[in-house]
Amino acid sequence: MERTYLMIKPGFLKYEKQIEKRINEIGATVTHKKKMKLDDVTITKHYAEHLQKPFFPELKEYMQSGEVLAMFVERDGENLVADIRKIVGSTKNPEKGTIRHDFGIGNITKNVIHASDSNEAAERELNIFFPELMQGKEQ
Ligand code: FUP
Repeated sequence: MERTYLMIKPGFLKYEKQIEKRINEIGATVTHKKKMKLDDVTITKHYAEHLQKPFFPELKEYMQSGEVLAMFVERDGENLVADIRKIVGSTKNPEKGTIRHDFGIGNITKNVIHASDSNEAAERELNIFFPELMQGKEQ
């Protein structure tokens, strides 16, 4: 079983059902989810690689502007991370038919959803958001 981390961003939780449907369409399942507001510690851990970027203050303010929906996603087989990134769409120019295009508002910061970009990132992020499920499960 492969696993990855997704997070619906503030303002887009109204698309939860439609987003989950797209996840299911590629054979993956949202096995756990939780709605939460991101505190400073969580934001800093999650976006550790972006702390020094010029866009970080804006990103942080936006990510704390409302609730997010953290999602633990699993699927049998291979390439879950890549297949999820495909249906999510690219950061800068998401194509028609992707989640970021179809539910988005054409804003690079308010881009609907986060998805881990590698298996290593998925493990790291699942440990941040679902530590209670990861005890002793680290790869
Ligand atoms: P992604 O992996 O597609 O979420 O994109 P990145 O890891 O490159 O960026 C992380 C987050 O920073 C994105 F969700 C959006 C935000 N971002 C900006 O707000 N401005 C930028 O210029 C680039 C990224």
